[in-house]
Amino acid sequence: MNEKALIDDEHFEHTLRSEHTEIISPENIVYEKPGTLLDVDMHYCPGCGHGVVHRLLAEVIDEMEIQSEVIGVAPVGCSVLAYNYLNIDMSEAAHGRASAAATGIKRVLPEKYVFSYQGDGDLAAIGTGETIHTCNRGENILIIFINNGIYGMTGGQMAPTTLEGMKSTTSPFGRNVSTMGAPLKITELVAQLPGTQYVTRQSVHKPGNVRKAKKAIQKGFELQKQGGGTCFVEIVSNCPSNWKMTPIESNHWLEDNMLPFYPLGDIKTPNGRK
Ligand SMILES: Cc1ncc(C[n+]2csc(CCOP(=O)(O)OP(=O)(O)O)c2C)c(N)n1
Ligand code: SF4
Ligand SMILES: [Mg+2]
Repeated sequence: MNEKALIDDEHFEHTLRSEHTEIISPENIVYEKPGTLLDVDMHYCPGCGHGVVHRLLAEVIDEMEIQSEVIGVAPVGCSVLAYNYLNIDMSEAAHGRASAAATGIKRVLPEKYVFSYQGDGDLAAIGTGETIHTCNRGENILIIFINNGIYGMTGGQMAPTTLEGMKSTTSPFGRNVSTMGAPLKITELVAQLPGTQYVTRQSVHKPGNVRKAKKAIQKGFELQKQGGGTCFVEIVSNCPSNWKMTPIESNHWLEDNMLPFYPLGDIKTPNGRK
């Protein structure tokens, strides 16, 4: 370290200690790491929505004080290691089977809050059957569905949710609907099923949206306590690495391209459609 940097560092330390000690006090803290979020580095790419949603989950669990009453099921996909980040009981499920595994856990331990956390490849491709039947049976679980329109973990292949014209490694010229089918709105689909009580689509690409997504997750847990069926919270997310964009570009792209096709808001609530 050069001499100037050393002096700057010492000055900074001195300033922190002597002049601003009074502002570092508990009543002034506006932002803290939730206790449920473990103090480890995450493997997610910079700007990825998975990390934001993990934090929201941890905040909700802390605020509801249900850390010892909640059980999560991690998927196969980029969030396969979710159990390394959340200080709660968690299980891993085979690709696509998270909602089936969560069903089993909830039936054995009905007093627990049970959720599955799944990507779009996991939930809407290999796990389509499990997703639809879990929702149709009205299992009292919360399904958190991270839709980034792509198979993130495996290097950016087309997912059922990939937009028309969107490029992926398996649709290098863009998704062609006539040969590859239309993007699947599985959230609208499960909203049709009698077993779902709350179905909503949110995003975490802007601070206001992050707050709404947090409320949706909280509502999903609260409604679970009352029974009444499956809660399904989709979060339209980004994959800067496989979309080949910077995090900021990916959030703009999400707003301009994902949201017109996947509009945000409640699709079904216990009090009726919105
Ligand atoms: C039975 C099985 N088939 C395929 C795979 C390979 N695989 C792992 S993750 C994944 C897709 C993950 O995509 P998504 O669920 O959208 O999650 P993301 O990484 O985008 O968050 C696939 C196909 C696997 N692990 N197991
Ligand atoms: S590959 Fe995509 S989904 Fe996976 S961690 Fe990176 S940005 Fe997130
Ligand atoms: Mg995905």
